[in-house]
Amino acid sequence: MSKNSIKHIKAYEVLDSRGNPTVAAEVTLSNDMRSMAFVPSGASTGKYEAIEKRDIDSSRYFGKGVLEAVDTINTDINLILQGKDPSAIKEIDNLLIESDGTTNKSNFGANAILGVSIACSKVAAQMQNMELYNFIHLKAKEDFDCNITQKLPVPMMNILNGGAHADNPIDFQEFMIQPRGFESFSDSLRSGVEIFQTLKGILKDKNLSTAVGDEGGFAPNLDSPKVALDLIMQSIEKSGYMPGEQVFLCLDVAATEFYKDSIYNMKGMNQEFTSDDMVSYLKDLRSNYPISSIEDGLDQDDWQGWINLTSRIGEDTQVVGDDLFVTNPLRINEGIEKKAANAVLVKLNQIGTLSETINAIQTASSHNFDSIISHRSGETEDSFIADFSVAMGTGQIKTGAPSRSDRVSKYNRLLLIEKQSSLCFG
Ligand code: 2PG
Ligand code: MG
Repeated sequence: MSKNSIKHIKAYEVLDSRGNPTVAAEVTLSNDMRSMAFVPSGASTGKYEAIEKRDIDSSRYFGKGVLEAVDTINTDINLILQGKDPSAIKEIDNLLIESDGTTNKSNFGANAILGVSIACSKVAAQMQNMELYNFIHLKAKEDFDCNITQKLPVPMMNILNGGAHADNPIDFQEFMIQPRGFESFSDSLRSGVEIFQTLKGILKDKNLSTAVGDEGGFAPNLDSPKVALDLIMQSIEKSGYMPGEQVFLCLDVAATEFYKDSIYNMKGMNQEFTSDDMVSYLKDLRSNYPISSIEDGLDQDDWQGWINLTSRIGEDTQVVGDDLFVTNPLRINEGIEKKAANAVLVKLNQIGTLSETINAIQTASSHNFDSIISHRSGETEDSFIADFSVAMGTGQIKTGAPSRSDRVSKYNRLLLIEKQSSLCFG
């Protein structure tokens, strides 16, 4: 066994930011170096995502335990990867995919596989005495032929939460700000923080709740997207920033969550939309607010709606597929062919390995689709996606409000990378 090979892999059941169990995987090398990765978990999950394995045992954590996934790592995966070189991420991931043997990772569970895949890259970076973002960047270029430049991403900060992430009646899931008109990551982040704090004051003045939702954004009792957007516009202006020049608005409609029998049922607004109505409504919002990006404006299977929306606003607006693409190169290719979006939301646990995620980004960029690296609504202290976004140079990261450590850990990591490197921003 060479001194840099995998000695053993050990997994643990830990908790995510919603207090639900999740997987932590630790890879130890023969020289006793070790690294750990924590796996995130979604609430508004797309039906084409890789399978997150949960124990069915309802006597623990309401059936949400992950002891089976943990056991799979400690037994099967440990045996498969012992003695392997952790820096050979393509081979490691291929072995995991082949041994699982299913197309949706339902055998081992995407949560088991991803934890190991990420922990291997972390320990490999450590072994080579490299920053994680440098290690992944090099690998992506050398082993995946990615033509990329490292950079610090512009944050998309979800400062007002609705949908499945909050208990308020707002149908849309995320109202984000994107501070694009700044010279550095830290200035961009600072403006976002100031707008977030200003929004808090405005909500307080209106006797609205300043309690936060799953991604750290406020979750006041509002009934329509327009009211939410107006409040955010006020916050940007009151903070002294220029909407549409320095700071843009972004939406994650998460429309799959309220689509049934070809109807978008907007309960908060008390309205029912056809696909065409939805496209017109989004186009109208786009015309009236400085919106730079709309994610999941339509259901994951409403391809025609996506095509219509992209043809109507795609010229000057980012149309982002999340549930639509589930970070899966096959679905991304379908979207590219159909011209059904122009950008991809990238979530590692939707597909289940680092290698396949890099392939998804590469598929997108080779057809001029942008990629946004994203957290899940159930997160942990693991800041891997901060390094990953810098490594892949995607230029955008979506990782919640500047509130709660599960979100802020990513922003803090990016602040440190900015200070410790000479990388450009945006
Ligand atoms: C989304 C994500 C992250 P979830 O829909 O984009 O914001 O939410 O992790 O619940 O799918
Ligand atoms: Mg989404």
